[in-house]
Amino acid sequence: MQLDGIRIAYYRGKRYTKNKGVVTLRVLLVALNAKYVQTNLALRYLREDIKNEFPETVLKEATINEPVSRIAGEIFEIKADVIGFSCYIWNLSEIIRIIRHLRLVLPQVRFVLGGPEVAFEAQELMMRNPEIDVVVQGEGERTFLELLRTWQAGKDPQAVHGVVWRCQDKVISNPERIKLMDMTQLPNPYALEEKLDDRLVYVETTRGCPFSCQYCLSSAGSGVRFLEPERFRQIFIELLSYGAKTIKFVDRTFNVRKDHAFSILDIVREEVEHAHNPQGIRIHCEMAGQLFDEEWLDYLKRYPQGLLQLEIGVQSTYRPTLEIISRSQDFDAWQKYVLEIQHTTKIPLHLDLIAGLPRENWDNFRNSFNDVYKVQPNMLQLGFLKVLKGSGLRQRAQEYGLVYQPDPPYIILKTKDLSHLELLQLQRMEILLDKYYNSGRFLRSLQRVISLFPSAFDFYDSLAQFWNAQNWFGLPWQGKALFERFWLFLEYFRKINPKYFEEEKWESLRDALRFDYYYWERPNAVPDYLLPGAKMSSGNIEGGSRAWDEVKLGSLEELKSLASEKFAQDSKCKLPQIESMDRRQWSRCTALAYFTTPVLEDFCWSEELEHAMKGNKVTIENNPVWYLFVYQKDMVWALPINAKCIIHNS
Ligand code: B12
Ligand code: SF4
Repeated sequence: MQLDGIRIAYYRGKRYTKNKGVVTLRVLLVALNAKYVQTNLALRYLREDIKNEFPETVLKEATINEPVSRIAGEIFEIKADVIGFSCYIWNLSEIIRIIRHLRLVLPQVRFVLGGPEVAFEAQELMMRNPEIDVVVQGEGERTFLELLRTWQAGKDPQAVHGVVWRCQDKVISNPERIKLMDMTQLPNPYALEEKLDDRLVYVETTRGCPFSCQYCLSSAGSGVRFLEPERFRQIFIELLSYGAKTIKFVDRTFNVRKDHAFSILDIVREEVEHAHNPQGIRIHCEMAGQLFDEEWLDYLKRYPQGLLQLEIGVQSTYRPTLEIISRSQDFDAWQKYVLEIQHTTKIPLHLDLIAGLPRENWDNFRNSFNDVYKVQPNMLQLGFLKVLKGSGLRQRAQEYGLVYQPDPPYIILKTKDLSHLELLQLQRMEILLDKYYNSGRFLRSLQRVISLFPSAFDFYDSLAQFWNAQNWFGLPWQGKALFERFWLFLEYFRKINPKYFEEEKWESLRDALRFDYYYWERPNAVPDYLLPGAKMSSGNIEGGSRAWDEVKLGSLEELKSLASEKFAQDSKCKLPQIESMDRRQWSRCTALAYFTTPVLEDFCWSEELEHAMKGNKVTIENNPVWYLFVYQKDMVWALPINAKCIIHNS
């Protein structure tokens, strides 16, 4: 639990909270984040908005994984008069449990709920939970301040727009607040100094979205409002001075207006350049693919490498589905920009898909998946439809046969077009997609094995069936164990499809997996199943760690200079200090391995470049080939070394 820096004053057990001589309400704002690294932006706005009039406002952040009773105890000890909770799909159940617990020991306190998860169906929520005093609907800044002023004046909130409140036994819904906040009038949410170096920090430069996707809450609002870029600069400078490294723009469609987006990105670039410690700063934006054009491409090509990361929602490529969900986009038309961004910039790309949308059956989803997979984004996020309160799809759920969990997060269970069984299978495939594709650890082996299947989707389908039959789901497999499970699947697949696996193909698969194994981290030993096949290992040359022994006998200096030469060929590489490594450093930072097949048809110099530089082919002259792996912090190089050279050198 974190408690921010505002003074809580006690005098011999009694509280005194004064503002210009008047005792003001003490306000506690509570956020339950999904994970520790996350932060709550909404409450930082609210705190700054009210703190002039209610100076003893305190912000507490916890996570949904902490015990509810402990959080409740800590809240109790703050002795607040008003406690506001920020409610999202991931935390409402826990918040209700906390309030039910606290109501028994804090009968006088006012509990206020705000946030997207209570913005709709608030009256029903209050009827079901008599412990809640008020729900604030929609944007909170102005409404919450007015509510507090009303209570401070000892009145009921009948004149406050945008609240649902309890008046004795009745729940009253006041008129909604029509006029939305002008963004330039919003306070700086990060005005109070805090330590943010290990947190995920959210910033906002627009509110609203021009689109109206029917599964999304942003479709419920209208129009887009913009923060003045220079105002953003002040906030951003402050964030950097608090050590923030990972900063996510919560703007629904960051590229909604090109000039605004360029100004904000320019400011980010300029301020990061001046930052005290610019290393590792990364910003993340969600953009609409259909708004890209040549000017954007040009801009992104010139943007500093490593600073920006992009997320683009595809969701589906099936037209009838896109029509129903009001997402007028043509993936075929704009994927060229995505491919271009991948090939010509170092910007990591995340593409999103949603399973369980109306009209999309197994085959249609298979196509959507394969369309997106072909682009080879750095991350393919396969999400499942959440039928959100307040969304268009929730209102039309019956029409499309959408059956979803009755409790948050309202995940789709079945539709007219996808059965529950199919959705369960897609969930399993998503787990494996994450472990194998999104981890980036199995790039070469996946490429090889998928080529044996009709499509990527079919591969993940088979893999998930195999895992399920082995009862492997539910166990926390990681690292080496994932390699082993991959191999077991390959062996099984070979058994049932021997025609695909003549010896050469099999060795090439093994090589690819072994290459991925080396690429992942420096192995002390390579498991037996990854060593080159019996035929090869009985010959003169052996693979795996044994190869290293052979070369160690030769001239290390020669190998070093060979490696340096290789590095020097690529001007984009920041060279590791190969030449000056002593024998210990060298053996800690390098590994040498032998491959019997051309492992890398498209070779890239570094892991970081791996995805982005797909087009940057390096021809490997001689096969079989030795690779020298050089391991540096966050970076692994694989240098093809001509086998003849090595044998000669040793
Ligand atoms: C950051 C974020 C996350 C983070 C979570 C951060 C955290 N703190 O834990 C992560 C990435 C984990 C996440 C995940 C998900 N998210 Co999300 N996420 C957001 C995002 C982009 C920003 C939220 C934000 O800070 N907004 C800016 C603030 C200022 O706006 P606000 O939150 O609306 O707050 C205002 C009012 O609501 C109100 N208010 C808020 N709290 C309070 C409290 C009080 C007392 C008062 C008076 C007022 C008030 O006042 C605020 C200021 O005006 C929003 C989209 C968006 N741009 O808002 C989606 C959003 C919140 N996410 C959403 C969803 C659906 C998800 C996922 C389920 C998506 C998925 N994977 O399928 C997951 C669930 C995670 C889980 N573990 O289950 C939905 C939420 C629907 C809901 N009913 O809660 C949103 C709205 C996206 C959408 N367009 O539909 N998300
Ligand atoms: S999904 Fe994205 S583009 Fe569509 S309405 Fe929501 S925020 Fe806007």
